[in-house]
Amino acid sequence: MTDHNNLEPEKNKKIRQLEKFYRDNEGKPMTTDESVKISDDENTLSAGDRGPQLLEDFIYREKLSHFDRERIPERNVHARGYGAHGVFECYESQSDLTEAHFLQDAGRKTPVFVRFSQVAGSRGANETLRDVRGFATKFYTEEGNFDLVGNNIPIFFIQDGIKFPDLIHALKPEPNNEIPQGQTAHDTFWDFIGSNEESAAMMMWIMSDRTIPRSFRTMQGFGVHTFRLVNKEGVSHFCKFHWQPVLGVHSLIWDEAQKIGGADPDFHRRDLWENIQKGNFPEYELGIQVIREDQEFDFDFDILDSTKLWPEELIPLKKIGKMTLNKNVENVFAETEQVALHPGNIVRGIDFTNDPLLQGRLFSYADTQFYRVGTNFKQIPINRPIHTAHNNHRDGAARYVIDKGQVAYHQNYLANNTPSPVPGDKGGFVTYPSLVEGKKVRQTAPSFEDHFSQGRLFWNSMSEVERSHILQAFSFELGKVKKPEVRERAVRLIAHISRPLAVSVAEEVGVPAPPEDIPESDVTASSPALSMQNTVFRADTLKVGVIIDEQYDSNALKNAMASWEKAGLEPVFVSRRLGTLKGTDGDTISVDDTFLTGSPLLYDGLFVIGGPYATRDFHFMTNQFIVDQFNHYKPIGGIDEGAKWIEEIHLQNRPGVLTSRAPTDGFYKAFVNAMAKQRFWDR
Ligand code: HDE
Repeated sequence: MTDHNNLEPEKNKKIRQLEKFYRDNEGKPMTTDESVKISDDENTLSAGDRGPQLLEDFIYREKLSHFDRERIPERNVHARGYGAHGVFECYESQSDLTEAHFLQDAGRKTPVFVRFSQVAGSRGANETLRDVRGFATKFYTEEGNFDLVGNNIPIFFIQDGIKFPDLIHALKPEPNNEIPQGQTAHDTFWDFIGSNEESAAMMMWIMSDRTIPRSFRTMQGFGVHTFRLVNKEGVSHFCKFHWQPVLGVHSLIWDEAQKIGGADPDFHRRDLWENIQKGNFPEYELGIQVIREDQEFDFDFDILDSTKLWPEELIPLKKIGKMTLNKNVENVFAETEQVALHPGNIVRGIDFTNDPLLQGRLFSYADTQFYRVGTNFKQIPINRPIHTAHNNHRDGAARYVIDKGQVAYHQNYLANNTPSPVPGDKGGFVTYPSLVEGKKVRQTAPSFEDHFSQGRLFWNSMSEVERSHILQAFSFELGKVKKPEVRERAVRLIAHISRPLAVSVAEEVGVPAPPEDIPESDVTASSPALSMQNTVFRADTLKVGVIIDEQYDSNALKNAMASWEKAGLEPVFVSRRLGTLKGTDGDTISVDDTFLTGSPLLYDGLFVIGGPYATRDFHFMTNQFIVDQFNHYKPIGGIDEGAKWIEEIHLQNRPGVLTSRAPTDGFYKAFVNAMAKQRFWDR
C-alpha cells in the first residue's frame, strides 16, 4: 500500500487533497468565470470609440465586480502572517498518555500547516517590529484536525478572555490618529500594562529579545494553556505543548530590528520562503510537559493560570516528535489567509481544561472565522480534514459540498439513521468527565493572584546581556510614552519584580524612582531553560555576506567555499554591481547583492575578500558594512585586501573578527566556528 503520509510533499495526503483544487492558467485560453472565451480583455464595450460604456459588457462587469470583492476582513489580531506545509513525525508511541491517533505509533507522519504571525500589525506591517509572534499549527490527523494555536512566548498578558478586547484595543494603533502601526511603544499599551498587574510577567517577556526573533525558523512555540491528554483507559494528565526549533532560539538585536524594517520589511517571510525553496527545511521538535491529575495543587502557581509557565526544571520537557516544514504554499490568499485556526479544534485523546483564557478562546476563534471567512469556512480546501466530514449541517453562503439524498436530520428511518454517531468505545469523541461544582460567580480565583513571582523568575534567569537588552527595551518603549504618569505607573509595576531595574528605567525615561514601599518579589530561583544564552548554536543555513571584486583570489575563495559548504553556511556575494566577476584563475562568480540592494543587516556574518582593483568607493562601502557588522556583534572574516581594510580600521583581533593574509584550513575552521557562535557580546 502507498504511504500517503510520507515526508515528501508529493506524497502528503493533505497536499494530494489540495492538488485537486489547483488551477494552472499558463498556456490556457482566457475565459470568463463562466468559461466563455474572451477576445479582448483591455477595452470596455462602448457606444462608439469615444462614447459611453455599456452596462451590458459582462466581461467588464465580471472583472470589476470580482476585483471589488477581492479582500476579506483581515484578522483582528495576528493579521500579518506567513504559512507553510509540512509533516509531523511521532518519535514513539504516547499511548500511555493519549489516544490521539497521530501520537500512537513511532514513525507515524501527519500532514501539518503552520501559520506564523505577529499580533499587533496590520497585514502590511513591517515584520521586525517588537511583538509577540504567533505559532499556529493545524495537524491534519486521520481522526480529524487538531490545531495547536500558540505563541512564541509561554505565557499571556491576561487571565480571562473577557479582557482580550481591552488588551487589544490598548495594543493596536491609538484610535484617534491610528499611530503607531504594529508596535507597543505608545501610551495606551503601557497604560493597560501599568493598570493590570496580571500582565507583569508577560511585560518582562515582551521586553526581552523574544519579541524580535531572528527568523520564524529560530522561534519556540508554546501552546500556553494547560491541556489534557486522555488515554484509552480514560486517565487524564495535564499537559503543556512546546515547539523547539532545531536551529536554536535566536533573536535580532534592537538596532537591527528597527533598521531591517526599512531594508526588508518582509524579512521573516522571505527567510522562511527562501529556505523552504532551497530545501533548508525548518524543523521543530514537539515537547510536552506532563503532570498527573493528583499533582494539580502541588505547585506555588495555579496550573490553570495562563500568566504562569511550568518551569522545565520542575516539570521536565519530553520530546515526542518532530515537525518539518517542507513546502511553500501555492497561493498565499487561498491557503495562508483563508486558513482558520482554532484552539477548539481538538481530537480524541486531547481535551480542554478550565483555564479561563482557553475557555474564552474556544468561543472567539470560530466566531471570528464565520465573520471573516464565511459560514462554510471549514469546507475551504486548506481547512478541510483529510477525510470527508459527514453530518447534517446544510446550506449557508458559498457552500462547496453537494450533499446527496433526501435526509438532513437525525434521527431518521429513511437513511437507516445515518450518518450515525460513533460510541466512545468505537472511536467517537468523548469529553473527559471532569468534576465541575461551585456557585456561578464573576471573580478571579484567589490562586491566580500572585502576579510577580514568575516575572522575577524570568528576570533571575536572564544573562547580563539579556538583562541589558531588557533595560534598553523598557527605555525605548516607555521613552515613546508621552504622559509621564503612564511611564511612572509602568515603572512601579517593574519595581514589584526588580527594584534596581525599575530605578534604572526610571532614570532613563525621566520619572521619579518608584516608592520604597513597593514590595519586591523575593523569588531567588532561576530557570536556565528561559535564557536564550542556553540555546543551540549552529552554523548551518546562516548567511555570509561575501564582499568581493574583480580579480579576487580564486584559490582562497575555493577553499573558503569548501569550508562553508561543509558547515552549511550560505554565501551571498556582494559587490559594486550585479553581473559576474572573474577571479585570478579565470573562474567566475555571479553577484547576488550590490552595496545598494544588499545590507549588512541581512547577513549573519561578513567575509571580506575584495580585489586588487577595488575603487575608493568600493573600499568606503565595505568599511560601512564592516562597521555595521561589528556594531551588531556579528562575525567578520577578512583575507587579502579584506584583511588589510579590517586592519586599517583597527578591528583585527577583536572578538569574532578574524583576518589572515595567508589563510589556512585552521583559519577557515575558526571562521565557521565564529559563525556558529553568531554574536560576540564581549566586543
Ligand atoms: Fe488569539 N485570536 N485570542 N491568542 N491568536 C486570534 O482568531 C483571542 C490568545 C493566537 O495564524 C483571532 O482567526 C482571544 C492566546 C494566534 O490564523 C481571534 C484570546 C494565544 C492567532 C483571537 C486570545 C493566541 C490568534 C483573530 C483571549 C497564544 C493567529 C483571527 C481569550 C496561546 C492564528 C482569528 C492564525 C488569532 C482571539 C488569546 C494565539 C480574534 C479572545 C493566549 C497564533 O479570534
